[in-house]
Amino acid sequence: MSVTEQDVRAAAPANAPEDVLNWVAEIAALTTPDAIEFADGSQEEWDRLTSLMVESGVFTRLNEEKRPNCFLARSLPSDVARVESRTFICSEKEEDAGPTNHWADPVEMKATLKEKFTGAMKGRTMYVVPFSMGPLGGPISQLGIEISDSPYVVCNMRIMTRMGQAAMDLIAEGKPWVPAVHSVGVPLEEGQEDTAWPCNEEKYITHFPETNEIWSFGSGYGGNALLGKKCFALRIASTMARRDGWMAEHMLILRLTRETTGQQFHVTAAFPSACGKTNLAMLQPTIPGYTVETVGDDIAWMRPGPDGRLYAINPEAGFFGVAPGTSYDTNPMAMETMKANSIFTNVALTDDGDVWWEGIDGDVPAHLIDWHGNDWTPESGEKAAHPNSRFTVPAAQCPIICSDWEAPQGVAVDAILFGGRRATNVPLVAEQYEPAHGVFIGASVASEVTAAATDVKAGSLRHDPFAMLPFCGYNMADYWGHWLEMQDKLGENFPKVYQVNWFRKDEDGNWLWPGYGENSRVLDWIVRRATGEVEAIDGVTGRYPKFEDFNLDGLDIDEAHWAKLFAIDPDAWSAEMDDTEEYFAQFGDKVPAAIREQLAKFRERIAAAKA
Ligand code: OXD
Ligand code: MN
Repeated sequence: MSVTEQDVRAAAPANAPEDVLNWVAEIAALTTPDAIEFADGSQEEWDRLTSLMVESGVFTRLNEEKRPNCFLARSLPSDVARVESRTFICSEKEEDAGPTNHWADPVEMKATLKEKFTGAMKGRTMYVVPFSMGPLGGPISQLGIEISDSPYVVCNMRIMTRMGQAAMDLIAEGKPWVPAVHSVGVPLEEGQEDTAWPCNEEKYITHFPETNEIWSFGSGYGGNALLGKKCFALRIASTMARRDGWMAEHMLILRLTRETTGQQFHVTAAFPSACGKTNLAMLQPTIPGYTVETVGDDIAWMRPGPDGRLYAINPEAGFFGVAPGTSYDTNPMAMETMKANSIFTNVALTDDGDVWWEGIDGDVPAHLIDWHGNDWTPESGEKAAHPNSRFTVPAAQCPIICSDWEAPQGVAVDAILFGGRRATNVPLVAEQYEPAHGVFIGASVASEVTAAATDVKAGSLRHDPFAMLPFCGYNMADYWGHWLEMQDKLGENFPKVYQVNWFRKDEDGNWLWPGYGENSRVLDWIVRRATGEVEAIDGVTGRYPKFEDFNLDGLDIDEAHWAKLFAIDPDAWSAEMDDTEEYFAQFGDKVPAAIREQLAKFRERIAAAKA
């Protein structure tokens, strides 16, 4: 017997409003689950669902002494990352999705989804998950309800969002909420056994920006299934933000405090997926004089505050970070954060019930169970953890979480960084010439592709404007226009933009910059620019530090090495601008005049460098 409207009403908390009940009943009638539960976010619920998943084989409980209350899940090899080719923006007009999104007609997509979701939850429990993105009740926060047939999703949402009764209480007060429907797309016939990672070969990750709806079918993984994250907090939120005069960005947020004066600076930074945002967010400065605190590692929602400055909140409550490469060496704070109450997905399992991945501290174990669930030895020749394997951890457990990370009004942003993985061309740091140049810097971000999406060739260079390519819910060129408008509105108060690149290599393929904690030196220069303590030198891509101003104490970087970090090959940059111009051309007339002007100015600077 599938769930009836009466069952919905019986399962719902007493204060669930009529519009919620009607919507849930409608989805239940469509998807015909066997049972329904409203998630309350309690510890009892977490304990029950995690135990249920241990029994059903979805979760492996990790060693209670080493990683209390931690679990490992292994997905199917066909469901290990976001699927950009199956991600759709269903705006009424195709041009509003723009050439960088996959567009689908909303009416046609609704018809397809109706067919896909019909009976999709048969044999499963439907979970109704109310959640808040951002501190509960905060002026920048937003509410949503995810319906999902995956207990794995419910437990991840409990870490990644403020999930449960407290969010429902706000919805019951009449606050607006975003409906999000998710199914793994594997109905179970009577007596049919479930598998440890149900998912459908056919996937649809769909967004309806005009009605603020999200429908996701066929995947149980990360950004495809935890709908508060990429689907809501970036794709839908970016369209809301444009309508309402704020910004939803793929950015970390950190606080830098100068120990001598107590002055605080807040920096946000956009990098394409899996380019070290979590590492930068939790940076341990190698130079004296600064304390870093983490506000967020992936998404920033920013709004003008009463004083005319730009204020940012982290809409998430957890970190969904890439595991490989994370160690006490590269990111000790992340390692400390994941000591308990965490979910690991597609990492390897040690013989003593702990987790392991490539790049973690210590010797490579002689034996592991790899992410496929098979025996693994160093001779296996395969990676034991999937390159996009993840940890889901509560942000509050981060030892350097900022005391204001849940401040409802957010933190005032002083500087915005754009970066990518660039082995060549892009200098260590460059400051914008003027606000529109800052937007040009964001618009021309390109990066070597990582493993965060399944369907993009890793290693190739791709344009990823503002690191938002897979996440902008509307036409990318209109988004640049929105940035220019926000800059106009805030004037002098709009934070200065910097382009950074930690990944430059020399002609022999050696890294030119040590990265990680040493990136504090770049932040130090940016702070000293903000306070007016240092000057910058005009260059082709922007304004650079003077060698003598930049803190290189204790690093083996002489002037010749420094020159390589900032070397500009005018021919290479000419070629890069040709490529950028070609990239912009796909947006036609929508490219703002100010951005075309910046391209022309860039070419003039190249010409001057050649002369
Ligand atoms: C992420 C991503 O998972 O950007 O954060 O892909
Ligand atoms: Mn991300």
